[in-house]
Amino acid sequence: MPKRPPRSQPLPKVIPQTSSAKPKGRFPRILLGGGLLAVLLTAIYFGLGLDSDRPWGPAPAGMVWIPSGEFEMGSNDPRSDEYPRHLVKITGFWMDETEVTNDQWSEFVKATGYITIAERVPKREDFPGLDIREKDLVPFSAVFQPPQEKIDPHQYQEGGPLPPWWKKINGANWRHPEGPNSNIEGKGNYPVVHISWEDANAYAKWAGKRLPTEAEWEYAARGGLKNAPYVWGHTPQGQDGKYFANTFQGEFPHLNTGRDGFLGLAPVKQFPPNGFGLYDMSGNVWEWCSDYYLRYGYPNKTVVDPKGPELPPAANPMEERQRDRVRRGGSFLCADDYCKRYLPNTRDCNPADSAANHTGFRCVKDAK
Ligand SMILES: [Ca+2]
Ligand SMILES: [Ca+2]
Repeated sequence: MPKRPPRSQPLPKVIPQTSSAKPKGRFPRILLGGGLLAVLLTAIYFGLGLDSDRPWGPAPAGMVWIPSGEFEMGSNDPRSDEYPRHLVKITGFWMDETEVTNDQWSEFVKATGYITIAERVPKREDFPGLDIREKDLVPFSAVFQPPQEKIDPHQYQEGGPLPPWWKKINGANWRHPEGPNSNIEGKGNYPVVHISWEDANAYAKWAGKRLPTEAEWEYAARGGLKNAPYVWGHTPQGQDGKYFANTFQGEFPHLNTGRDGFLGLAPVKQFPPNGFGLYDMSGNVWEWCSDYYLRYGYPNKTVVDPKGPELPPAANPMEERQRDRVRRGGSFLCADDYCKRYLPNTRDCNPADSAANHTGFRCVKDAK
């Protein structure tokens, strides 16, 4: 797949428990079968309001159970790529409570020797149509660098040149997030960045997990709230001086006031979790999903555990980004005056081999 420059900044712009059921075999059946003990345990189980489809036993380390349910995915704005709002049913799953951290990524690298795409020497064929000099074939990634002076970000349109606040920095990668002179010392609990979709999948496979589907991600982000505008509810970010996520305050891209407490990345868990116990589903770093991106891809009907579009065999001119992968949740660079994409329904995408210093991921795991 061609290593295209990342389009790193987005441009302007519960199945109520299918209760037929027994608890799906995850509750020890031997106990259900008999007597007082079963009655007692069942009473405790349901009486405490525990999720009735949560697998029995301890949760995998660092993961929380996202119970089965249904929700309305997307929005009713026909101009947006979230259209139309439609009913989706999701089977319960485990999800990492935080974005994958530098410490977690380091364990993976130590165990496997994995080298991210941003650390590899690119090939000439990674840049189709460009006359790349041999000396320029060096590992790089995209780093946000604010301009010195005020500029109107809306002048940069989708499909145009990379906006000037994104720089191709040789030697930028997860160990050196801002470039070769930076490092992650003391930042083990920060989200790992400069991770491509392909890198994220390699980690997930090693960890016995997978990337979430876009539908799973949005369902989890909503935390059980019905059509709330934010993952935390209805209060706008910054109202009465309250902040609920690491986003961008000020004037994008040149003036970052850091009113939420963080000018750049934040360690994970600096803001309260959502209703499912998930941290940073809004802001901090974008999170990869497994789906291919389709701008006009949401079906207007009830769907169960949708996995996103199959890649069509022929290119559709309406879907110029169809080979891109979805990412969700926005980042520390999402600004209300430019790209308010830290909402549970907002979407973005990038090529699977691209990386930047505002993109990471988290994983999910099936119950069985
Ligand atoms: Ca911030
Ligand atoms: Ca995030």
